[in-house]
This record gives sequence, structure tokens and C-alpha cells, in this order.
Amino acid sequence: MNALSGITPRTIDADPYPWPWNGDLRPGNTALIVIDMQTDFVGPGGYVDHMGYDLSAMRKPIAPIKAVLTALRAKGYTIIHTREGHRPDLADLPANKRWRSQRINAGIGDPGPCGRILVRGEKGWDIIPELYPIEGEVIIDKPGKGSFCATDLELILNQRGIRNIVLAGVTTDVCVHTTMREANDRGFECLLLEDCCAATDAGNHAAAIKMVKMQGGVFGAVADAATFVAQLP
Ligand code: C5J
Repeated sequence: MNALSGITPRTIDADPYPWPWNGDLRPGNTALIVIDMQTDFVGPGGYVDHMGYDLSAMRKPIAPIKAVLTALRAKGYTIIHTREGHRPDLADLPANKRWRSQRINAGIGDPGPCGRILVRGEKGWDIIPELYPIEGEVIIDKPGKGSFCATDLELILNQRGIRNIVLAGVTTDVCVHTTMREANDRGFECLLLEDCCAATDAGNHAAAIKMVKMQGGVFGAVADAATFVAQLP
């Protein structure tokens, strides 16, 4: 029994501690957030492709995320997907974000083979077919890197009684990390699934994973998809 809560602990083998901290892991209090698995980030002709990064690295998490989705759907866990993107009139696009993207030939709002880059409603902005949400799953449209900024994510998590968040998606060092930090500061208990994430730079991916685990798990803990699925209550 867990001294803190009186429950029989259920945890996942994770680094640097068995997750979650209090052993209270159930479908009723745990959500998976799949971050920005959009064509613009992992598909040909999208935003990341325009910037010239290696798409094969960005696509590696698709299979493990799919396995995690299948397991969580079967057990009734809450599943949330996010999409980074802007209004067609770009009223929610900070001028400096646009300027930086234009400097590297991936101007947000500019036309491309998948439609206007990172604009809501365009082909490139939507979630890839392999991981498309099914009925009943929550989709959060966010204008920024963090999933809590200018969205109703926190309200939805609180309405559902979610205390534990499992993170997957891209990119490890940007939107996944920002979301994890935002969630951690709000008191959510976070687990990052290492092989369900990717970054445009392999060194940044590794550093982002390392950062989570420092100081005893300063932002939470890290596990892999196979361990998570095998040990999921
Ligand atoms: C970036 C993201 N990297 N989803 N967005 O611009 O990480």
C-alpha cells in the first residue's frame, strides 16, 4: 500500500523513478498528449521539410506512438492531440515568429505544396493519417509551442480529473518540452516516452531527454513505449 494515498501502487519502470511518483496510475486520472504529429512537422512538403531537416528522424516515433495509442484506447485512457497552427488571417501569429520563419524559407502563412504553412485548415497543418484522432478524442489547436498557452487544455484536464500526463510527439526540444514544463509547473505528473518523440537535431533530442531526468526528475520521468505498454494497468 502507498503510505500517502492508501492505494495499491501501480507504476511504470522509468528513469529516474518509478512513475508516477505516488503510484496512482489509472485510466481515470491519466492522459496521453500527442504533440503536433502534423504533416507540417513530419511529412513531405511541410514546414520542417521546407527548413531542410531530416524527415526520417521526425517520422521514427510514428510506429511507437501508434502502439501506445492502441493500448491506451483499448483501456479507456484519455487521449489528447495537439496541432500547432495559426488563424488564416494570421492575427494570432507574433510578428517575430513569422519573421524568423521567413528568414529560413519556411514562412508561416506562405503557400507551399501542402497549402499555407502552419495555417489552420490547410492540408499540411492537419494530423497525419496514421495517427489521426478517433471519435471522442480531444484536439487542442494551439498558436504557440506550449499546449497550455492560449488554449483550453488545462480546463479539460481538470474537468476529467487528470493528474498524470504521458507525452509523445514532436519536437522533443520545442513543443514537447515546453508543454512538459508548463504541465509540471501546474502540478501535473509527467512521463515522456523517449522513442515516441523526435527533434530536428539528434543532439537536441538527447539533451532534452537528459534535462527531464536531472535534479531527481526536475520535469518528471522518462520511459520507452514498449515498457509503458507492457506495464500499463
Ligand atoms: C516547432 C514543434 N519546433 N511542434 N514546433 O516549431 O516543436
